[in-house]
This record gives sequence, structure tokens and C-alpha cells, in this order.
Amino acid sequence: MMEYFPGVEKVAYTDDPMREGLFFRHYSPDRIVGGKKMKDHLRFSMAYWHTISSGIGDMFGAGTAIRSWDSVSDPMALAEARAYGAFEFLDKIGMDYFCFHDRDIAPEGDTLAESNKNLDKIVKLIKKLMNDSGKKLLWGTASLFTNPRYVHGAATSPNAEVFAYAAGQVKKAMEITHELGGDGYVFWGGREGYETLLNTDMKREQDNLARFLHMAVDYAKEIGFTGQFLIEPKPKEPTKHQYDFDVASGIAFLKTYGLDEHFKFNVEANHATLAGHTFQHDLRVARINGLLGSVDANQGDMLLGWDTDQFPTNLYDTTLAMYEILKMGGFTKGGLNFDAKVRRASFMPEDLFYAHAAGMDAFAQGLVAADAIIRDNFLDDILEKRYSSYETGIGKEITEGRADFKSLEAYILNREEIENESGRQEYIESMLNEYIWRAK
Ligand code: XUL
Ligand code: CO
Repeated sequence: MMEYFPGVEKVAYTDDPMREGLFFRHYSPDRIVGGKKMKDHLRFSMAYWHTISSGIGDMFGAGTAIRSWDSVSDPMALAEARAYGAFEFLDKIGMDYFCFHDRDIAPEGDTLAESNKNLDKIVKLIKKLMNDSGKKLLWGTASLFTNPRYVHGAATSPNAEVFAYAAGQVKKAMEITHELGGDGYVFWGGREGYETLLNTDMKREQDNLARFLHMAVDYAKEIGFTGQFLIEPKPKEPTKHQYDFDVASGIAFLKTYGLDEHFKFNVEANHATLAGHTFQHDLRVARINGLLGSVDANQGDMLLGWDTDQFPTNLYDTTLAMYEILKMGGFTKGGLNFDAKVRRASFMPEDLFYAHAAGMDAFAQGLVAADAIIRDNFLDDILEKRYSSYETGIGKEITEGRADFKSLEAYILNREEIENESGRQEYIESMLNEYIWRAK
């Protein structure tokens, strides 16, 4: 059988973190942290588009990736070779899940019917490879942004024919996600937004987007798909403004259109930072609203204003992300999908392994640190003390809804001074450093 990553062994854990070579230095899949195996906490997933289908080009230059399937020119044979390569990669990196767009796995034909035929053939192969290996689909999605027909958007296109095309395409993408037992289905509206308000009927576009999502909910019921529907917010790029700007605006949209019981969020780190938030901020907004579903794990370059989709290596971010995930009680149908690409200069096949291992280690260490923070009640104790004035006296009356403007005025009218306490931010940050340094 053809080997697509020759010379790469299954990646193993080493307890000597300075040992040279391709190893996990912190990720030890079966290690129990907080009562659960690391692998079950983290539910790592490979993004088919970046890791398998991309040639790692950029806006200024062609792809540089060297891959074993490069010499295959027939599009269907290439799709098959990549599928075999994908499962060899998953096996060697020791990851249980993957995610894909419809067009990542099979070439687009001249008509939707032809594209669907291509998909059916590859889905059959992928299903067999999944059965043989035990690998699972975290989520599927449809690319409603690459083909030029989506130039003005998909569900928000001013052209009803395009809306219809997108509906047909998503119908099929949902069917194959269901067929492959996907735990979720993602909607990322890369072109569901606008370039200029001068030619945009914002109200109609958002109404249409909601109509589209309601149709998806109805169709899921019809085919018995019980995976989690996920909205993946992003403020911009490729559009100047995207309607799912961030989690907060996504929640407003879902609630406005009565969709909030059917959707959760797939929060991507680099999308949160593009929106001017920290990764933790968007995770927190989703979590406290009971809407944190899954995570696209990556990181951006804070000096660049676009979505660089780098592999996550920043331990502060992975610790605080895992803190939010543990605080919500862990993933159920979600996971950590590495929506991340190797840099264009990291073109060798083995760079894919080093990159994923780096991200997996960073999240494993973040998990251990976050678990210790939670076990020690370190942040909970700080919050409990900081808000304790709401647990007794007048604060309790406010909390329990027994106060009003008149009673509060009477309480405070003759008070001369109010004492505030320090927020102790620097102390807390220094202790966070300790938790990260000590995470073993
Ligand atoms: C684009 C992005 C997408 C979604 C799936 O920025 O994140 O790859 O994750 O369509
Ligand atoms: Co993403």
C-alpha cells in the first residue's frame, strides 16, 4: 500500500521534553486530568482544507507544499490519494477527528448534480477509511465562498438563483455529514456580509440568511440529523463586514430570528482577535449564554490585520481557552479543530506533524494549567470575594429583585463615603504565570 508520509513514525509521548525530534512533550492521550483522559477533553481534529487540500500558497505566490500526491493530475484520483493520505496522517499524529468542506474532499463538477456524484464516490471511500480506522467526523460544512457564483454572498446574495444553489449545496453537505456520522455541522458565512452599504439591503439579506438557516433546521429534522448546528463568527475577510461579526452579534441574530435553540457557536481564536476581542472573550460570551459548541483552534499574528490561521502555541491563550471549556463542563459534540496552516516556508510534509504536535502540546499544557486553577478555586475565590457585597444586605436585595430606585436612594442618600477594594490584576496575572509554569 502506498505510504503518503514515508519516514514519519506514529508520534509518541516523551517524558523528556528537551529530547530532539518529533514527539509529544505534554500531550499524553490516556493521561487522566480532572477525571477524564486528555484525548477526551481535547477531542483534537484535523482541518482537511489546510492540512490535506491546501498547497499553502498566499495572495502573492503559488503554493510551496511538497506532498506525495503532487504528481497525481486526474482530479478524482487526486481526491482519492488525498483521502488515503488524510487517514494516514490522522493515524500517525494520533488524532481521532477531522473536519471538511464539501469541496475539500471532491472536485466540483460543471453542475451541482456532477459535484454531488463526485462527492458520493469520495464519501464512500472516506466512510470505508473511517470504519477501518475508527476515526470520526467532528463536523462537515459547505464551501459557499470559493466559487465565483458566490461573489455577492450565498444565502445573502441579491440573486435568488444563487440562494437556490447554496440551498442545494448545503442540503447535500448535510446529507454527507449525516452519512459519515458527523457530530456537528458548521455555517461559516465568509461572504455573508457586504462590501458597501450603498448597494446592500441589509434587512433583506439578514432575513434571507435566517430563512436559509431555518430551512437547514427543518431539513435536519427530516433526515434525522442530530448533530450540533454551529455558527462560526468572523468580523470580516473576505467581506469588509460579515453579519456573524462575533459571538455577541451572532447571539443577537439567532435570538432575533428564533434560531437560538438550534445553534451554538464554533469559536475561532483568530476570528475573535480580528473582531478586536481576545480568544477567551468570545469563548466566555458563548459559554455564559450556554452556546459554546466547538472551537477552531489557531492563533493570529497580532501585528497583522488578517486571518493568519497559525498553529496555536501561546500557552496563555490555550490555558484560558481550556479554562472556559472546562468551566462549561467540557465538550459534548464539539472539539478542538486545528483550523491552522503551516507557514508557506514550512513546506515539507513533516512540518505538518511538527505543527500539529506543537498545537496539541500547547493545549495539553493549557488543560493541565486550567485544571489546577479550577481545582484550587483560584479564580472562583477571587470572583466570590469580589462580588460578595451582592450576597448580603442591600446587595442581596438587589440580587433577589427586592430593591428598586426608591429603596436604593433611601439606603444611599446620606452615605458620605463608599469603600472600594483593589482589583489586584497584577497579582492575579503573576499567579496565572505560576499556574502555567508549574503545569506538569
Ligand atoms: C475561514 C474559516 C473556515 C471555517 C469553515 O476563516 O475559519 O475555514 O472554519 O468554513
Ligand atoms: Co474556522
